[in-house]
Amino acid sequence: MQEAVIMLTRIDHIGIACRNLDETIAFYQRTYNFSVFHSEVNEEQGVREAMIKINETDDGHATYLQLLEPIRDDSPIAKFLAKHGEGVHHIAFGTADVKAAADAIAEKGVQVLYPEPRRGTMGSSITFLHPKDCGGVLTELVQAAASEDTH
Ligand code: CMX
Ligand code: CO
Repeated sequence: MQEAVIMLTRIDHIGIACRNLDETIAFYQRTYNFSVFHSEVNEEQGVREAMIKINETDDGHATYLQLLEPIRDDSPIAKFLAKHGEGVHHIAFGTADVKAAADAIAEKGVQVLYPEPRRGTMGSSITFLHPKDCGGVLTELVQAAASEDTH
């Protein structure tokens, strides 16, 4: 049987855990002149977040920094901050088909945290791969919403 080709076509974002979103945005603004492209609250993920757009990518989307502040003590970001402090929390690869990519990766023995993708930033569909199966790197897969405006 021929192996499925998994198309991950960009770094969609790097997720950064912080305790204070406004102070972290201010750091990126004053240090690099970066500005916030989009912000939202994702209740299910337990975060307030801000996306800083870094560059557009060959596949018609973009690469971002995702700054994440917890809104609940039992959320993944709150747990991570308590254990590791502030810093890089995950990397996210972009794909045109998150479900197909996740299914193909699961076949390789990597634990997919959401077999059915959930709602991510800007209406995207997301899932995560367990860090214990990925060399200690929490890895997200992202399929951008059809209407994502990267301009
Ligand atoms: N990177 C690397 N390792 C991590 C990690 C991370 N971000 N988060 C947890 N771990 C490690 C822990 O250090 C721990 O390792 P040890 O067993 O060696 O101590 C192990 O994974 C278990 O960690 P835990 O603190 O007990 O946490 P849980 O098992 O309850 O949860 C995880 C871990 C990955 C399942 C959970 O964080 C999760 O479901 N993440 C996906 C959702 C998410 O992160 N949402 C926020 C971002 C939303 C977005 O990007 O839009
Ligand atoms: Co993310």
